[in-house]
Amino acid sequence: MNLLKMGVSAGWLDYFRPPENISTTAHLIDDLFNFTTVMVTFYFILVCIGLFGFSYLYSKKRNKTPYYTYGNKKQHLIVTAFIGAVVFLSIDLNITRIANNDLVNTFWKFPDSKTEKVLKVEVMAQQWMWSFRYAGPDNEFGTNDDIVTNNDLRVPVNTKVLFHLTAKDVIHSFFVPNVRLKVDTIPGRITRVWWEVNKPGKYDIACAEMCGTHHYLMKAALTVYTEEDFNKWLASSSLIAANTNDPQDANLAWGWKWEE
Ligand SMILES: [Cu+2]
Repeated sequence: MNLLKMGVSAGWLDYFRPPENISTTAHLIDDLFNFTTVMVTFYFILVCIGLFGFSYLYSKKRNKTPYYTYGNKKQHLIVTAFIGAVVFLSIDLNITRIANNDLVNTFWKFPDSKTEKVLKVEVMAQQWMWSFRYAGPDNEFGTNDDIVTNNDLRVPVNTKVLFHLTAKDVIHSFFVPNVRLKVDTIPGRITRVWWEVNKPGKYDIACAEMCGTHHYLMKAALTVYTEEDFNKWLASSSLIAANTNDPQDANLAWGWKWEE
């Protein structure tokens, strides 16, 4: 383990922080996470003040005669309902409101390849690996010039990437911590997700759905290239695909017609 090495470059607080944010939308998830943490901490402190404060105020020392109550008087019910409503309105309803806004205004606004530049990628999850498919020079999925990689996703920086995902066997979950993005891949169904990453580098992709004995090994690499490097990689991979893709190879035949 290189924990020591990491410890030198990173402060101990870094172990509590989420991984580096590399996308245009990750801050929305972080904001929601922080909001929830702050609100829950605030109410936790209030509850502690109440619990320990009343224990102190009504201790045996200060109250020689005990007072018995079932807490079922009208006044008690009103106070309880009021506190419950305040907690519900300030935490739950706000989380729902923020999450719904993020979904409608951002995560469900899928990029449209007719009006903007979009890289399309098909993803196939299976026990226990990830396969990625690019349409290749003919821009058609499921044809013999497709570029297919295993456990190796490469995308350009500052470009919207639209993923269509499915699974071969059981439910998996496509999880990219640096993008704060997680979407289930389901046999017989196509799920969609998009991102725009803004930092070249190497990152991790994991499976976030317990999918069998080797679930923990279901890891893929994400490489974010500059646009120039990506085009170079795409061109050389197209050449390799054209020369080596075997139409008889059943392992390559999982692609499907792309439908928006
Ligand atoms: Cu999995």
